[in-house]
Amino acid sequence: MGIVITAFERSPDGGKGLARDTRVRWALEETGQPYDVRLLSFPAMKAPAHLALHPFGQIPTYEEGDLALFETGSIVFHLAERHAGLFPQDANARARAITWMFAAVNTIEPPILDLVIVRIHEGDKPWAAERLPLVADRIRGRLKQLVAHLGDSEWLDGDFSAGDLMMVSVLLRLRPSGILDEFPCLAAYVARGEARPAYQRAFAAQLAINAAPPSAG
Ligand code: GTB
Repeated sequence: MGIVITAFERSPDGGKGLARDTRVRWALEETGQPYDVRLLSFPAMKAPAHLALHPFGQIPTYEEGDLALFETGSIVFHLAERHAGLFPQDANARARAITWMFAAVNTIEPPILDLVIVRIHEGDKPWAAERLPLVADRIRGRLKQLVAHLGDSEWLDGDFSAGDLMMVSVLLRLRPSGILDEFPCLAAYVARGEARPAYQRAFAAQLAINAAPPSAG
């Protein structure tokens, strides 16, 4: 069996590439691995067959022979470790690339997810309007620090790596809020990631599913 990942049957973003299968598709494209996609409805994501692969009933998952993985950080790490293209050869540079992967999901992504939660899931609560600017400012604080590190560099640490793939993917989620554009250095960094041919292929593949007209019946 080749590589099979799961994705939303139809992403709520209508094909903007914000659902997390895009980062796995991107890593697969960067490392030149062919893959198939199994599309899941929301009920199917919560059914026992999928819960056996993903204990939290989410997408994406990754299957390859008798290996089944969930968590995008782990899936991208697995691909980077097994195939050329996402980790540097030098052991210390590789350790730093892994550090940036963790920084993306552990330091930058949490406040960005808080913003999604307060805007979408808690938007009708009486305290949402008060909480929103606090969360937005927490994100701005982190982004200022990231800008201080990135400076004029093209990527976070030397050549493009899995650390950049994860960081760009996380920052992309901010675009609808307008906060990313407040930081031209980071907006340009994200645009460099999106311009990579592997990202373009990944984006087009998810768009083909999510922008297609709903099938009849
Ligand atoms: N930490 C896990 C990982 O990185 O793999 C998180 C996985 C996750 O959050 N999966 C989401 C999911 O399955 C899809 S990506 N949600 C359904 C559920 O939990 O029941 C999150 C996402 C969803 C929709 C948009 N969007 O429409 O803009 C963007 C991102």
